Amino acid sequence: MTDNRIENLHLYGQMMSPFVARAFLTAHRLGLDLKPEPVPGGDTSSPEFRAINPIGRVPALIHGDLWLAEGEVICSYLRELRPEHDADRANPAISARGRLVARIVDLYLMGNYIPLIPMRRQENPDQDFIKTKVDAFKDGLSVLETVLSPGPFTLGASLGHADCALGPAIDYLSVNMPHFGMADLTDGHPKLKTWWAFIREQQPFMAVFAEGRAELRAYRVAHGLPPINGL
Ligand SMILES: N[C@@H](CCC(=O)N[C@@H](CS)C(=O)NCC(=O)O)C(=O)O
Repeated sequence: MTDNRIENLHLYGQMMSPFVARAFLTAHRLGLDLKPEPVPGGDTSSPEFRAINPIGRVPALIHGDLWLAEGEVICSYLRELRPEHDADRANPAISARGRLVARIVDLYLMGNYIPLIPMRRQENPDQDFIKTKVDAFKDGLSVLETVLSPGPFTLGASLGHADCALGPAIDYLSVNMPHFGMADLTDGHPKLKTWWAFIREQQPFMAVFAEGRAELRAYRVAHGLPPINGL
């Protein structure tokens, strides 16, 4: 029987965004084939994209006449659409911990990295500011380490939301944080290290990371930007 709740879903953005990759991996986990589509108008600032998502950031989701933005909100919606495919729901503690991991990623990892992005282009960036953000980022990693299970997945024996939120962020940040003195994010975090060595070899994670890295490289070439950490 066709599930009419999942027809006409459109996800916009590129896999090089860890927020887009999270939505794609969540859809995949729920048995949905929801490949990200290019942003209408070719750019997040285009009027065509702003008409879809006034926030002007990817990912954006369209489902019929509903528009949604923000990666975690989009994932929540997809999970509401497919509750019977969401293994996390069998255990309220796992379900809550999955959301906690996503929140740690958004607030304490990405939330401390994003303000560092402009620093990369400055000739004499504010070193005190950088240190404050990098220290807070390191605190986020330490908190994360206390939440992770021994594995093989983030929270135990099965793939869950935590893996979909954390995987793309760790891949993206592994490319970007060396610039700020963190060569390997997993150093000093044995559970994160073991989990990362495992998940990066699993499909569809491996393919998603390869696609995101290829897009990032192409983006930097197209915009005349120097390679970053080999990309
Ligand atoms: N808080 C948003 C962040 C999304 C975000 O920052 N997306 C970036 C790509 S990683 C973006 O759209 N940047 C384009 C722009 O700002 O114009 C979320 O959780 O989805």
